[in-house]
Amino acid sequence: MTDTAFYSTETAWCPGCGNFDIVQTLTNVLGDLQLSPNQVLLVGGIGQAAKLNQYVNANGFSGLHGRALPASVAAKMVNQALTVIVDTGDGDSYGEGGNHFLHNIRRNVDITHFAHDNQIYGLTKGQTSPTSDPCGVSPSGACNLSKPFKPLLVALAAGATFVARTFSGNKEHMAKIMKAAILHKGYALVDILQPCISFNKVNTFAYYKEHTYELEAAYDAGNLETALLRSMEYGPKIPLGIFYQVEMPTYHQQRPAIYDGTPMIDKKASVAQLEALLGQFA
Ligand SMILES: Cc1ncc(C[n+]2csc(CCOP(=O)(O)OP(=O)(O)O)c2C)c(N)n1
Ligand SMILES: [Mg+2]
Repeated sequence: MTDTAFYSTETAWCPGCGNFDIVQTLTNVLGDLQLSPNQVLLVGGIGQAAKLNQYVNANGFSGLHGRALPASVAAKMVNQALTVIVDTGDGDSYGEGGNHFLHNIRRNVDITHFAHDNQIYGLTKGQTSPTSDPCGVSPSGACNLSKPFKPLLVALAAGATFVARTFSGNKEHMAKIMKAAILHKGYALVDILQPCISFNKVNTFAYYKEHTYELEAAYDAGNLETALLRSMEYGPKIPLGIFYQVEMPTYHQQRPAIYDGTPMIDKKASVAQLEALLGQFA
């Protein structure tokens, strides 16, 4: 593990799980960004990935299954000074949380979403998730009779301002992408390919090592059409990197009357102002 201020405790994950690389890299990145634990809120829903906030020394919130995004957005609304990071699974993000995924992206709230994508429901022992490979491609185990969900393509279509993919087995790449995502002003999605060594015997470390490659150096992350095309590329070759990043007004920036730089929790309630307001309706 790591010795940054964020390191907290032993975990209940299976030895060898890709989540260990994610928590170690994340805690290092938070330290590198000179953040202290009281400035960071980590949010999850339900699942193995969603437990990450319980294993890091920072503010944490565990929501209901599929509800990590609304909880994190609510926290950012009332305290914009917090660095809010969602760490949760592919099922939690794209299945149970699918509707929240679509509509919170559209708001462009300044939060970071790390989706630990092991292509299965890990906590409940390996059922098919939205991102499981199609049946017929995977030789055994969970597979999709439905069309597999393409998180990057959907996020781009919904208007995400930062869309990326990395692989937990490539820590250098993951650290670079995590840093860029946290620093991005607005909603940032990073789909993290994360082997589940217990219940996904197909999408293993070796599998992702063989099938992933990095987007070329000349790739233009400012071009939505190219990003849409490249985000559809998911088969024998899986691209990693920042597919799309643009600066657009965040939710807070679009409401300067409310979000004027002072976090809402630090604003003092004025009884006189409230009485004057209510007086208008008397
Ligand atoms: C509303 C609801 N439906 C189903 C469940 C059961 N359940 C708990 S975790 C989970 C899947 C988690 O999968 P994922 O989000 O991919 O996380 P992982 O465990 O793979 O990291 C399910 C279906 C639940 N707790 N609540
Ligand atoms: Mg999962």
